[in-house]
Amino acid sequence: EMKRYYLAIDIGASSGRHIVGWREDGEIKAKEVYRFPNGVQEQNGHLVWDVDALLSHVKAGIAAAKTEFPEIVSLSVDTWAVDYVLLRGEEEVRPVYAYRDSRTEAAIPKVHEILPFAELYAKTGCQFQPFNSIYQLYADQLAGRLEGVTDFLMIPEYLLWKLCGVKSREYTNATTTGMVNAETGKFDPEIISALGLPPIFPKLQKPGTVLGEYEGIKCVLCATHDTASAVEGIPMEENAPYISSGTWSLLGVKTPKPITNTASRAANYSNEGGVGYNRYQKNIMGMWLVNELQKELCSGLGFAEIVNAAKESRCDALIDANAPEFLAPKSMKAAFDVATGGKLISIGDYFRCAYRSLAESYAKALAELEANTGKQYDRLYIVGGGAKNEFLNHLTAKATGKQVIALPIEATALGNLKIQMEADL
Ligand code: LFR
Repeated sequence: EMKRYYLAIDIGASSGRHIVGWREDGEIKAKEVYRFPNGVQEQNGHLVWDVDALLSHVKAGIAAAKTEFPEIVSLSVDTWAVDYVLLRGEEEVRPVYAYRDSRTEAAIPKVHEILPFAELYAKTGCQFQPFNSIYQLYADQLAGRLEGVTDFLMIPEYLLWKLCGVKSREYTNATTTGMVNAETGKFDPEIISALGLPPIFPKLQKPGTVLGEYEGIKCVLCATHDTASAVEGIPMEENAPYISSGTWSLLGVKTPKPITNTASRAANYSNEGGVGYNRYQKNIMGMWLVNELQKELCSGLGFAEIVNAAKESRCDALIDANAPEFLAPKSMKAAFDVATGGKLISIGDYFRCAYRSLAESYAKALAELEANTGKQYDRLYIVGGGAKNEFLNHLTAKATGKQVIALPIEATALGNLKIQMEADL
C-alpha cells in the first residue's frame, strides 16, 4: 500500500518547523524536515514581524520536504494567534505588528467605553489580553490604518494566501480575536458595527477546508491557531485538563459549551474554538519568563545547566507569573527584582523562582477550572517543549496534586497533520 504524506508547517513566536507525517500501524508518524528561527523585530520603537522572511522560510521548508518526500498530498500552516496582516487589494499594510507591542494601550479604554468588557465577555467568552485583535484593530482604526483596507487575514491565512492565492478565515484562530460570538461561532456584527470597523470579516471556515494548491500540493486549513491544533494532537484516554507548554503555557480542558458567567470572567478564563468542542482555557506566561531571563543572565548556559542551578537554589521567593509587568518588560531580570523585593541573588534563584511561580499559577488556574466547570480531575496532561522539563513537571505535580502525564511530543504538528488526514478521506 502506498503511504500518503502530509506536511505540517508550525510557526511559533521563536521558531518554526516543517514536519512531514504519515499513518503507520494506526499511528501518526512524523519527521522534522526543516526548522527556522522567528522572533519579533524592533522598528521605530515598535515590535513587528518580518512576514516576508516567514514566507521565504515557509517556501524553503516546502522545498526541503519535497526533496525527502516527493509525493506530498497536502500542507497546512498554524501559528500563534491574534496577529494579522491587513491588505489593501493585494498590498500589505506595513508594518505587521507583533502582539507584545504596546500600541493597544490607548485603544483598550476606548474600546471598553463603547463596549464594556463585561459585555464583550458575555458575548464572546474571550479572555482579556491587551493584545487581542479587537484592541489591535481599534489601534489601527485610531491610527488611520484601516482606510481602504479590503482584507483582514490572520498570520496563517496570510501565508496560505501567499501560497495558493485563496483568502480564507479560519474559525479556531478567529475565536482569539475577541470578536467572535461564542453562541453563533461567527464574527459578531454588533461588535464590529459598534467599533465602526470596515466590512472585512466574512464567514468563517472550518478546519479541514481545502483551499487550493501550491506546486501540486493541496493547501488545507488545519486548526490554524497553534494551541487548537495542539489540543487536537494530545492522545488522551479521557477528557482531562492539559497544558500546552511553550512560549506560553495554555492550561485548559475541552468542554461541550462555552462558559461565560461572572466567575469565569473574574478568573479571566477564555473560551476558544476547538475542533468540535470548546477550549476552556487560560494563558499563563510560560517559558517566555525563563527564555527572557536566560537571554539576559546567562545566554551561555544550556537548558540542563539552568534546571540544575534552579534545583540547587534554596530561594523561596515567588512572583505572580501572570502579572502584566512580565508581558514585555525591557528587562525581565529587573521585573523579577522589583516583584521579589530584591530577594534573588544567584542565577539559580531567578530560575527557581520562575519555575515555582509557574507551578503555583498552574495550581491556581486548575482550581479555577475545576470550580468553574464543576468537575474534578485526577490527571493533567502536559505537551510541547516545556513537557521535557522534569523539574518543572515535578513542581507541577506537587503544586496541583494531580498525576502529571508529560508527553514529549510535537502535539501541535500532530494535530495539524491529523486534520489534514481527516480532510483527505
Ligand atoms: C501560543 C499562542 C496562545 C496565544 C498566544 C498569542 O503560541 O497561540 O494560544 O494566546 O500564542 O497569540
